[in-house]
Amino acid sequence: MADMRSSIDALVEQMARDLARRVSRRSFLGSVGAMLFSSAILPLLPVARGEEPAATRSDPALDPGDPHACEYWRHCAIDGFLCSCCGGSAHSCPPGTEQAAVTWVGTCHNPADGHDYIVSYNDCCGKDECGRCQCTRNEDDKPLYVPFKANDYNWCLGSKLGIAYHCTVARIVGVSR
Ligand code: ABN
Repeated sequence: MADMRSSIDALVEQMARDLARRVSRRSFLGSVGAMLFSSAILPLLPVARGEEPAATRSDPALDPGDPHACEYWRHCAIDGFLCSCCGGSAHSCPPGTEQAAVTWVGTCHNPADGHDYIVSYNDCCGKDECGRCQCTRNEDDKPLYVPFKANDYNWCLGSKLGIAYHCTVARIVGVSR
């Protein structure tokens, strides 16, 4: 064991010496600085957080149906009140509510382009139940005793505005391949 440790030590020392021979201190510090800078800046890049993919946003023909209707294609696995009937939209919470961070995810078929999309059903929290457009389609939902596949939960637990459940949005988060 001690032999192995000393040969690893020797190898690392040799690599460090090779590196020191080839790379100046200034350029080494520059690379470390660039790495630190890019790891700090990467999370700030403008990615589409909580937004719809560009294709469905820009072309309504790719997003057919009525978001107020339970039959709308994105609602295939929903269980809750549709936020589109409660002052929000299919993908945004009504004013005064906050989207739960934990969600139930389904896969729904979009008849317009033939793709299956991953849809995130985020509960909107912080106000009493909306009570309009209740929709329980529950595709692929399993009973509560299979907790990882059950959608009949109040995902507002842990939300900053409180645990009151108001309604649910159906956000497209990706294409299923
Ligand atoms: N996820 C919708 C919901 C909220 C409260 C209780 C059951 C289901």
